[in-house]
Amino acid sequence: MHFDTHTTICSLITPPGLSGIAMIRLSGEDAFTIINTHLHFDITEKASHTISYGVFHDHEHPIDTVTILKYDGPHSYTGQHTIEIGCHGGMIVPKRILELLLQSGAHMAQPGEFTLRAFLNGKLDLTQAEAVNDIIHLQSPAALESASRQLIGSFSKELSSLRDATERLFKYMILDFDFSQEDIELVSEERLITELHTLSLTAERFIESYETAKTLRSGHQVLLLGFPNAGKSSIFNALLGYARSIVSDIPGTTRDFVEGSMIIDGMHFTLIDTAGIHEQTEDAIEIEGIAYSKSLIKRATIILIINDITCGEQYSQSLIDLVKKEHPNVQYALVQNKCDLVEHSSQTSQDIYISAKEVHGLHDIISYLSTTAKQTDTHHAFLLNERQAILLKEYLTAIQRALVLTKDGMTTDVLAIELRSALDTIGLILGTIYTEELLNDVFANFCIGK
Ligand SMILES: Nc1nc2c(ncn2[C@@H]2O[C@H](COP(=O)(O)OP(=O)(O)O)[C@@H](O)[C@H]2O)c(=O)[nH]1
Ligand SMILES: [Mg+2]
Repeated sequence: MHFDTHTTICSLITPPGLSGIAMIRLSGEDAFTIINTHLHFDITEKASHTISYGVFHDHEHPIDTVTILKYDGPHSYTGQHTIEIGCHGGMIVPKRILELLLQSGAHMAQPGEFTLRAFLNGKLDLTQAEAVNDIIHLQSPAALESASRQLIGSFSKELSSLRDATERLFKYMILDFDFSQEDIELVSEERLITELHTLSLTAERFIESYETAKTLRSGHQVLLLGFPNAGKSSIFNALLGYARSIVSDIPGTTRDFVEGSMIIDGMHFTLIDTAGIHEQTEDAIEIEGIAYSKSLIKRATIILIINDITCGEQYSQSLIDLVKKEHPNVQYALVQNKCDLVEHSSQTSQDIYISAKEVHGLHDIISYLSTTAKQTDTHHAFLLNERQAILLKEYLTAIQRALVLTKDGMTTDVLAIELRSALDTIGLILGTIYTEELLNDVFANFCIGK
């Protein structure tokens, strides 16, 4: 990654290929001089944030009719003088214009370099820069709200107030320590404990948000669990609407697991069809199957326990017990399948009664998934990423250490050291403290043109 912001960089900012229009961005100190070599008018005479129409030239040779969008720095995405050229798409024109811009002194922008400049020029903090990349890579419409809230700075605002509260306390401690030489106590131990406690609660709330964020990013993981032949693969296929899993009446056909995605009410779900758990005469559930299924159970956010109703409605009780033991908080439902084969099912319980074969009752599964997913409060969640979550956990640890030290009657200078390190973690999240290595990591998976 280039950290030198004195060069003028350019890149295609729309996807390459056949398209009506392509956009090329040119940003840096020399953006206006460079574009001027290819126009028959002086761009510096145009007002900022206006569009001009013209012909892009290579000396006297016309290349394309273009629109030129002008931004005077610092009022641009990068904070520098910026030109956005709208030209015709396809394989030839955008490439030719880029070549000419490079010949006139521009450098090819690296992936993420425009956003890096925006960060270095104080247009975005690091959480906002990360949100830019999130918005581009979103998989689920439900995650959009969280990502855009992060982009406009709501998360930064809350983090900043956590930092301010921590800083206030830190300053008190320094003062308190200075006064303690004169036997004056500025902050009572009780007050310290209350304040530290409040800080840790806020951090915990953010960290909890990370769990929701994971679901928002990758969708709900819906595990189909059941004994062999219960009809898991049939339901999996019926739900996805196409044959993904091999359906057969030979137990163990589904050896590994198969995943399929679907979107319901704007939420992303990954269905996981598993190998059947084998019943044995001695052990209720086969040993090998257990270890394997346990890991899938722990990973799931919603579990559908598929029961073959012809074996009795309670036949899969041991699976329910397993789920409750392995993942106590997971949302699960018991699906009574093969209802076409029984004369009268009670249908009085909370269970979902279906027939995968006759494609009957599937809608009840869909609405169960939708209702359950909506219970996850995504409207207040921030789209935290792993980097931010790890740092928040470090913050929490420092605050909790300070709490223990306060209760142990430690002097405020010692507490201040913990608060200092807590403050640094927030600085790293927001990017007020950074290293080149950190920026390389953050911007490494940006796409070209962003
Ligand atoms: N009659 C009936 N048969 C079903 C139903 N669902 C699945 N089956 C049959 O049960 C057998 C096992 O189904 P499969 O989906 O492979 O079960 P899995 O082992 O749980 O994945 C197949 O012969 C399916 O055709 C159903 O609702 N009604
Ligand atoms: Mg199967």
